[in-house]
Amino acid sequence: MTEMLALHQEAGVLTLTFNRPEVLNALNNDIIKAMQAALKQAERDQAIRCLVLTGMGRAFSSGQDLRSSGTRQEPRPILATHIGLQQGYNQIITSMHRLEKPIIAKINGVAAGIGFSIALAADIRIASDAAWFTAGFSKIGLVPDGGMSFMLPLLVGLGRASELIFTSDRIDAAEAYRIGLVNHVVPAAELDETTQTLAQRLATMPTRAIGLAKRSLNRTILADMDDWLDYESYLQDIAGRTADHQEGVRAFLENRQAVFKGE
Ligand code: T3D
Repeated sequence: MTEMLALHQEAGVLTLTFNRPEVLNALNNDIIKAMQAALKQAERDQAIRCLVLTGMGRAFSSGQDLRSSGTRQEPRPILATHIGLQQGYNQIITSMHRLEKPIIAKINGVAAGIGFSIALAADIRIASDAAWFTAGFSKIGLVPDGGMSFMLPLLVGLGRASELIFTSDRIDAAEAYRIGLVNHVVPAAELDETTQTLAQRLATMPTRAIGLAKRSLNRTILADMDDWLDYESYLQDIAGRTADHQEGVRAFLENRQAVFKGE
């Protein structure tokens, strides 16, 4: 497996694997483009009847790659973040919600930042007992994006979502299950089999009916999501130009605690 996003199609199930384990599957432009293309392929190809998203190694995804973009440590041009999100992650999240085929997030390890948001955009989440979650954005002076500020309260309630987003505290798989964030938690050794069994079962069901049911279940989400993603991107543009964001990224890259000044 050499691609940064590996595709494997078998028995009606397309599995997409984030494949940069050395950086905990941090997402870069190549992966974003590959994922957009894979989602288009999933929409067009009638032989694909279920999608599985997962990560290679000990992470699902650590979110946006904070090393690949040096400009992050300097003030960014106005609207650069907004446009970047609109052309990148927002299209992925929208395609996931609009795809009239079931999507399972197979969460093998840590899910952070936009990696967490992508897991939230799946229809069903199955976590290994080694998985854990951190919103992560506040640790680098950002706001949630990729629809997290919509989906997290929907799943776990506003109070819990607010705390998880403000603090970026780590929660393990058992806690994620307890608060309704994931559908199932299974021992790490059983994650592949449990997910594959459900995915193959879904892939042999009446795909049109499942797709229409998804459309119905996601009706509110679909009605609001475009506006929501646009608004999150606008807020991220503001947060992305703060001194605290630059300090947060610098601190992460220097492996030290960030010193935020509220600016
Ligand atoms: O501006 C915009 O474009 C808006 C879009 C925003 C989207 C976002 O996703 S923002 C959020 C970005 N993600 C993060 O802030 C999370 C950063 N990572 C972490 O906080 C931690 O790595 C984790 C909590 C995910 C895991 O911690 P831990 O202790 O298990 O692992 P680690 O030692 O921190 O990481 C292992 C390696 O992966 C390490 O590299 P090294 O030292 O072994 O060479 C680390 O630097 C690298 N890594 C982890 N996450 C990222 C990363 N490298 C680049 N980008 C990352 N996101």
